[in-house]
Amino acid sequence: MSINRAWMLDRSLLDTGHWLLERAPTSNTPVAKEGMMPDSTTTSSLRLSEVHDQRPDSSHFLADVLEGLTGPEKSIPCKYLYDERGSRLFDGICGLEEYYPTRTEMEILRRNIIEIADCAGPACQVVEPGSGSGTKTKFLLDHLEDLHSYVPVDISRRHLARAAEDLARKFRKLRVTPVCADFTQPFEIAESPPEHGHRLIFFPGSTIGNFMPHRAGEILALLAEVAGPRGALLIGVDLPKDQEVLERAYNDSKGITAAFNLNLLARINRELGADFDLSGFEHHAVFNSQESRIEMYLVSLRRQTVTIAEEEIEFQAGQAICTEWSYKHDLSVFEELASYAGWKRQQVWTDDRDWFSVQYFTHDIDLGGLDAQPYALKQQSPFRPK
Ligand code: AVI
Repeated sequence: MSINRAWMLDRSLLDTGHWLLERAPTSNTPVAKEGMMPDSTTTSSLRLSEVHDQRPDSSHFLADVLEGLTGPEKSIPCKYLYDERGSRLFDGICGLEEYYPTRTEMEILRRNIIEIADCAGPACQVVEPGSGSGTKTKFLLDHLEDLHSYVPVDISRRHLARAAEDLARKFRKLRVTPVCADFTQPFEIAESPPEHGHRLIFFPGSTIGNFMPHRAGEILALLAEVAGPRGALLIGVDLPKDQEVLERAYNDSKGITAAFNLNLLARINRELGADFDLSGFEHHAVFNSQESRIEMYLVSLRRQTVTIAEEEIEFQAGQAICTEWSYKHDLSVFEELASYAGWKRQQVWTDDRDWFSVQYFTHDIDLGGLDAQPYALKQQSPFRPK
């Protein structure tokens, strides 16, 4: 039975236990303590601007959850996996041996940084959707010539402020100008890149794979507009590979991915007053080779009813909530997808096993281009939904 069609699982397919929740996160999960600054020195000596708050709309949680759980195929948008605890658990996932994307992408950056910096050229204004204060960002910024400024963009004001300050402390001469916005919607950057430089969008981690292809195309088109004239994109894209390797990466033996997935239900209980019994659901991730994506589910272990905002939601035993898709795009498919968003691929770097890729794109679109369809995929794109 194909899970993506029926959205129900045979109980016998489930062999991961909910005990995993108690085991995660463990001491090897890097935990950022809330409210803690990187050190005690003041921020006045840093070249750090106030957060430019574009007030991203985050009020749809309840509506999205109810809509997703009351349809015939239950799902919840994956963006809700990332509350404070979810983000910490995701950091834990990135450190796992089985989760190859983080270390493989870092290895590609390390091996090819001279060529990457050459492509980028001098005086870049680096814009990072989904701000990272992590190793990859620091490593890239450290190697770019005559760096102009760094613009982290994140929907979570708290996370953004912390990440921006961390960066500003490490790069004392660098101007850091954080923007609080949802990068999947149009957003603005107040400061222009320098005349002799350009904007470089840095989008690592294969986050683009968490969007359906047509939506990924729209986001790439939006990022082309943000990049502006002579803009460039440096993006991490996970590649198709052996099913076993993929499924191991999303069903890790320490149970951190399971805890990350189940945390979504805990968040719904906490923030929306629901009564999910977490021991009644189990994490499951499978590779759908036809669609070339990992599909992550929470599977009901028994027949049960859950109440959310006075709405009663029935679950059959084996019925699954889809919580994430993670596409593994072939190099040529991704090139085509990006081309409908106006990007032209210049370079690709991969690891020895071709598990992951870092790709460099440029574009020549004037603002308002893309056949006068801002933020939309071109009409003729095969990735548009039917
Ligand atoms: C953020 N994103 C690219 C991760 C992925 O691999 O799709 C999220 C993730 N989900 C489970 N493990 C990691």
